[in-house]
Amino acid sequence: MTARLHSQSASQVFVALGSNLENPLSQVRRGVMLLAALEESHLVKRSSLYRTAPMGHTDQPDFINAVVQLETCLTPHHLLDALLEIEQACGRVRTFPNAPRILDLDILLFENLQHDDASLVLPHPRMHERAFVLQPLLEIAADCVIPGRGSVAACLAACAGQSLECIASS
Ligand code: PH2
Ligand code: MG
Ligand code: MG
Repeated sequence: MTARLHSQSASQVFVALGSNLENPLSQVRRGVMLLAALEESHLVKRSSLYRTAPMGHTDQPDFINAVVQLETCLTPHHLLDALLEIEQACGRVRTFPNAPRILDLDILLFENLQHDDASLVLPHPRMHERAFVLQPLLEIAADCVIPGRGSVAACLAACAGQSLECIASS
């Protein structure tokens, strides 16, 4: 089976990266490098790297987070498979939800698609309430709108109090 979306132009996609194990800064930089080498895809923009306080399960190390913009000819599910392969290649082991991880790669937005099945929900269902996603996204896509949620800028304004610090370029 081919991974191409036949006779369609490339899709604009935003992917979030996160790591809080085994030198998270290098893990996220490696993740960006592997995304830049993804089949049928092109890396358009990358955000800075941010140190962020853990959300959800809070008793774990701080994260390094970033967001990249890709242009891809992969379908959403082929892209998802490719991201899971990269996570595995980087040594990710899944234990419990929101557990510490070597590398997490999440599709945030795939064009303006709204989609919900057992393996993939678009837009990412929690992105609008997470400053660690919204701040780097705003940095590379100032006018971005989350279908069904509103502008990234407005969502971020509603996340006051979530701690994050821009620490380096990716
Ligand atoms: N990812 C989670 C849960 N909590 N917190 C921060 N700061 N950064 C993350 O990437 C993160 C999280 C689940 O994917
Ligand atoms: Mg995640
Ligand atoms: Mg994930």
